[in-house]
Order: sequence, then structure tokens, then C-alpha cells
Amino acid sequence: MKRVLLVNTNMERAPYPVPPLGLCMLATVLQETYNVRIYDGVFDEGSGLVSMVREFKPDFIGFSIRNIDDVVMDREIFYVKDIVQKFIEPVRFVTDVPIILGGSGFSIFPVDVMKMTGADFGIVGEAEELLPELLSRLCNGLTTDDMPNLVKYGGSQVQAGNKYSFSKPATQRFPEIDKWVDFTPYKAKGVYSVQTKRGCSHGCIYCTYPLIEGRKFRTRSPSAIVDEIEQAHQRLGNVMFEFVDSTFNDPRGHAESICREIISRKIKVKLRTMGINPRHVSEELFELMQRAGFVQIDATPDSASPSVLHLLDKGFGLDHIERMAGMISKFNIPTMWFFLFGGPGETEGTFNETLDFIDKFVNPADLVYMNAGLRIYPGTPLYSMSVREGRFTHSDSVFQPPAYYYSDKITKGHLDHLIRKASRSRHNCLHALETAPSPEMISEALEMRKNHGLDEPMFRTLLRLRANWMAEGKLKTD
Ligand code: B12
Repeated sequence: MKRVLLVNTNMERAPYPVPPLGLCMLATVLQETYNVRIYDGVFDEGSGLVSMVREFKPDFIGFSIRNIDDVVMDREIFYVKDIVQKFIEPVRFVTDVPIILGGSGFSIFPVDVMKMTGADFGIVGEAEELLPELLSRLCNGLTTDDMPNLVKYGGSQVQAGNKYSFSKPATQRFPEIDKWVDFTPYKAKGVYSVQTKRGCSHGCIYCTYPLIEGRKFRTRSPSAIVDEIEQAHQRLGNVMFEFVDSTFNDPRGHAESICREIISRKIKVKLRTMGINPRHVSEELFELMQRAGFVQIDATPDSASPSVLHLLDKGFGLDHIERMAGMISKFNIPTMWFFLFGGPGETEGTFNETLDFIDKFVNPADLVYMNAGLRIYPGTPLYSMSVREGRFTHSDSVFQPPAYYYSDKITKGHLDHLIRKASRSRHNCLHALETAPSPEMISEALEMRKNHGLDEPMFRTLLRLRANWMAEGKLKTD
């Protein structure tokens, strides 16, 4: 049996380490034909990789590249350089077996990442079918020229098709993440990830999800999803499950069915999700979510200015967000709100519209995260708009340094000032650069939780503390 080593190169541990779900899915499929192992570099940052390669002697090595940069404009963490230095170069030094890349970050910038890493092949998008196909062709000496979604080095040039397809339904087969990677450190600080569907049919102008996963929702069956949760719960005990879908409550009715399935099986689990679409919420959905075990959600409207929402093509309006906020407060579901300022049409006036919404509708116990500058990705409407506006041309790279969009109706400095001012006067509003709490704040929060028996999400405890510190004039702000 040929041997395949799959490597998780994601070393980011903020806001918490995320298990390499996609790699585990691939390993689950490949194990029928290959001897497969996963090397998880998140905690040891690649230091044990070379010895694993020497011992396992893989015939193929696949590297997953999830993050390119951190999308916080003034912090600008660029991950790929470290990935090359800590993972790919050391491996190249000890073996010349084919190196194959994939992952969501890779899928956005396949050609740039191929050039930077010098890998042999890359697959754009989901790879449960294409990776086995590629490996089988390589094992049998067959051509790979007609394979969709494949990027490769031919001579000294990267060859990339420009048509990518995502036509197959989402896999019903689920991986046991803890079978492939040591789950102990994730249990302490992270989550168990679950995907309920693939694809996104929304048209938000800056977003890459439709490019990575395709534009059509392809759902898994609620019973397969809940089997996965139930079994992982039996194996791992008390663990937080997180849904990693682009939006959880799309297409309409799917989230409700999943919740009903969990409720009917009487499984007692803790759940959280990002991506709640304000257009498709209802009291019934929130009630079901609460009964199913949701302890936290993310709300990501980006803006609460009707004109900015329209220009971002979010597909919902202020009335939808206000309705959703009302339901969140009614059901008291702990929520992290995300706003992204500086998009097309942003002015001081539209900024204030969003702030107004926050003041009137967001539960003060909930966190509001404020970021500015929209990352511009190739293939998105925002990219075409930026070219039309003369910000750059098609031949300029937006990969590194990363390109960001800022409205020309407000300066970056002024927007930054407005965000800082808002966060200094509201205990629950945080500037994107201030989101990591100090060690002192964390230890005080832990003590507070212990003394008061608090079982709420950590962000709520940190916000209580921030409110106290602000009142005492103890909070350091620049
Ligand atoms: C869910 C999610 C989150 C959640 C994670 C929750 C969790 N429990 O995992 C949260 C909100 C915490 C989060 C945080 C961040 N995220 Co995020 N996230 C996502 C999202 C929506 C889904 C990722 C996912 O799990 N997909 C499901 C799995 C099954 O798919 P997959 O891993 O991609 O694997 C498939 C394929 O990619 C491929 N594949 C994967 N590996 C390999 C390897 C080989 C060899 C091959 C051939 C194929 C292959 O096959 C797999 C199976 O089909 C993506 C966008 C997207 N739609 O992909 C952004 C995304 C990955 N995040 C992104 C970013 C930037 C971040 C943050 C850095 C943001 C920040 N500043 O905090 C952090 C980093 C967190 C961390 N520790 O790494 C960016 C990365 C692009 C970029 N600019 O770098 C993305 C692409 C969103 C975007 N802006 O476009 N994220």
C-alpha cells in the first residue's frame, strides 16, 4: 500500500486552535486505498515533521493551507512565509516525493501559493474526489492534464485551469477528527468542527466562500450530521461543537431540521455557530437552537447602514437585522457581532448609522467586534469594482502585500479614530486590534468565573470585567 502523509500547516491558535476538519475528511476517504497519516502542526509548529517523514516514508505529501493572512489590515500577519520555512522547505530537504497543496486559503490564491512554495500540484476547492483521482493517476503514470480544479508546475510555469467545478453533493461521510489527530489540546481550548453543507449562494461582494465551495448549497442529511455529533459526544464527552458553514441557517429549513433531530435524540451537547443569515431567522429557529444546545452564535451583518448593506449586496436590510437583534435579546443567546467598516459608500454618516443600531439593538452583554478595510480577493465583485475604480490593474498582485478596500468618502485615519472612540466609550465594543485580552484580564476573568460560578461564554465574563475596569479608569486605551 502506498503511503500518504497529510500535513496541517495552520499554526494560528487565535481566537482558538481549529482542528483540521478538511484534512480528516480527506484521510477518511483515502484510507480505503492508502496508508494515511495526518501530521498536525498547530501546536508544535512543524518541529516534529521531518522525523515523521523519515519514519513514515510517504509516497505523497499533501499540505493543507488554510490561512493566507489574518485580514486585520494594521496587523498584517502573513502566514505563508512561515509555512514555507517551517513545513515545506524542511520536507523538501529530506524527500523529493510529489508535494500537493489544497485548503481554503490555497483555493483563493492557487497560483501565487504554488509559486511561493514550489509545490508540484494543487487542488482548488473540495478534494474528496479529486485527490484520490490525482493520486491514482500519479501511481499509474497517467496524464493529469484533463483534471478539473488542478494546478501544477509544468516546466517552470504554474499551469492553472480557469474553470473550477463543485458539482457533486456534499459528502455524507464524516470523519472522526480524534481518530486522526490528538484531540486533547483542542478539547481544552478549541472546538469540534462540523460541516452541515457546502456552498453559498449569497452574493456579498467581498466574499470568497462561493469561490471556495461553489455557489449552490449542497446539504448533508440532518441524521448523518447528528450521528456525527452524537458519536463524537460519546467518544469525547464534554466538548463544544461548532458549525463551520458559510451561513448556518441556509438554505431555509436545514438548520431547523438539524436542531429537531438533536432534540428528538435527547442529546445534551453544547453548540455554537458562526454565520446566521438575518433574512432567514425566526422565533421558531431561535427556540429550536436554544433547545438543541446552542450556547453562542456569531452575527455578521457587517454594517447596519441601509445604503452600505445594499452596496455590499448582503441580500438583507436593516429591518432584517433589527428583527434578528430583537430575537437574540428575547432568547438571550450570547452573541458576538461583527461589523466591517470602510466598504463602498462608507461615510461618517453611515458609520454613525451602524453605531446607532449597536446602541439601540445589541444586548450590552454581547460583544461587538469592529474591523475596517475589506480584504480584496481575486474573482470577487469587489475585485472587479476596485479595478474599475482604478485602484489597481489585473496585472497587480493582491496576494502579498494584501490589498484592502477603503471607501474614498472617509479617510482610513478618521475611520480608525471613530472606531477607537466608539470602543473607548462602550464596554462591549472592541477594535479589531484590541481583541486579545491581557493575561491580567484573563486571570481576573477566570477568578470571577470561579467565585461567581459563571457558566457563560468567556467573552461575556471578559466584557463584565471590561465594564468594571472602564468604570474604575483602569482600562488602558491608546
Ligand atoms: C469556519 C471558519 C472559521 C471559524 C473556524 C471554526 C472552526 N471550528 O473551524 C472561525 C470563525 C473561528 C475562523 C477564524 C479564522 N479564520 Co476562518 N474560515 C472559516 C470558513 C468559513 C470555513 C473553514 C472550514 O472549516 N471549512 C470546512 C472544511 C471541511 O473545508 P476545508 O478545510 O477547506 O477542506 C476542504 C478543501 O479545502 C480541501 N483541502 C483542505 N486541505 C487540503 C489539503 C490538500 C493536500 C488538498 C489536495 C485539499 C485540501 O479538501 C477539504 C475537503 O473537501 C473559511 C471559508 C471557507 N468557506 O472555507 C474561513 C477562512 C478559512 N478563514 C479565514 C481567516 C483569515 C480566518 C482568521 C485568520 C480570521 C481572524 N483574523 O481571526 C481566523 C483563523 C483561525 C485559526 N485558528 O486558524 C480565511 C482565510 C483566507 C485568508 N485571507 O487567509 C477564510 C478562507 C475566509 C475568507 N476570508 O475568505 N474561521
